[in-house]
Amino acid sequence: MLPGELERGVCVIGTGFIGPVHVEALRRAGLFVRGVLGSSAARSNAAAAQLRVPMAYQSLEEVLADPLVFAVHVTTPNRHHFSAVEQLLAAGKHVMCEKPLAMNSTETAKLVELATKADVAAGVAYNVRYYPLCVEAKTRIANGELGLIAHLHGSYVQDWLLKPTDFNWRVTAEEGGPLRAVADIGTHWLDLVQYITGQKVEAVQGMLKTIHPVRRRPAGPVETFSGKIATKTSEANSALIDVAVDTEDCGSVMLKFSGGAIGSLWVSQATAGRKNCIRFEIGGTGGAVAWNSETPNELWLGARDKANEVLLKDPALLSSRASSLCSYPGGHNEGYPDTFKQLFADFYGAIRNGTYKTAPAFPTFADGHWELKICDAILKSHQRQGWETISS
Ligand code: SOE
Repeated sequence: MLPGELERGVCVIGTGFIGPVHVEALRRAGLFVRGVLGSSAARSNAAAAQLRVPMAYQSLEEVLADPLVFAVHVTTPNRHHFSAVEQLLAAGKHVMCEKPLAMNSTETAKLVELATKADVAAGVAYNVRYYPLCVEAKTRIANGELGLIAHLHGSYVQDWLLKPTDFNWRVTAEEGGPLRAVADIGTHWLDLVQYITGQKVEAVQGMLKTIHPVRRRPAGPVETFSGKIATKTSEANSALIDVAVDTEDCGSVMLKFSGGAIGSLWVSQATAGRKNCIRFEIGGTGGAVAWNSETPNELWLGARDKANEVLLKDPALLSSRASSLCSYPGGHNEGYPDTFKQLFADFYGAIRNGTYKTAPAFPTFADGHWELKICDAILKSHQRQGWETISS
């Protein structure tokens, strides 16, 4: 008998890059992680041993049938999201699914319908909302400190897919969906700025580019952000296989928002030196605000009639909601892993309080579905080189 083998808890499906991030954050949020399920028995066993969880599930069926699993996190490749979530909802499990919620808005519409019918919590891991200073920006805009929000721009850029020998399941539409950079990281930015401004995207005009129409992949599976592909030896090169790429490496999206603001998003997974950089700058009639995930504990506040300010994350200086997302005092930085801890604290707090249907503070399946509607519109606007509107 392993410690915890009879304890009620959470299962994490997916043992690549983000699955262990979820396991760690769940534990820091006070949840018991009962088990993991990988893409094979060997991966389940290895991950369970490495993460010190009692259950190494051998199949989704085993997870579904375990009465001691009350919630499941889905961190598999995108193409598996719909099938897994559909079955988990039917089994009455609470579900936290990684983004994008599914491969397209048809799938996400169905998941919203199923989640609405099921009496469970259903969330999407748009963790960037949980940086305290992003919430502070939201609060100050809601309080009118920036006046009427008129324009905003920003970017989400990385470099882990810069080289033609950088490979990941995301680069083919069959595995990851028809949009890659936009759906994978662009939706983080789109969810974030709509959350901060309170304005929904109404229309888009996208322009997408595939830098490497062919990538060279190794024979076996490749983990996100791995970058461990040996391409320095002829032997390594001979082990590489050419793969046709039908998704975008980068793109630009012009945006119209419901409150009258306009804006633009730049997204790229091929910007050398930008490892995981999210930026926004929001302009109102009374001020401006800017934030950069490379310095997440700083918020820039722009002013016309006085000196600009840089607010350092200090719960004593923040609004109540932003302060509630701080675990440490000023000068003790909070970052990427902390956002997952705070997201899961919200999610499981709502489960504990029974408010996951009436007042969910976490990103819901409806939010995830909305992001896929925007993605579908961006793809269509790129294909026909014209504006596409998005109906609520
Ligand atoms: C890869 O682009 C990735 O892991 C995304 O899938 C995550 O959502 C993002 O947080 C980091 O980069």
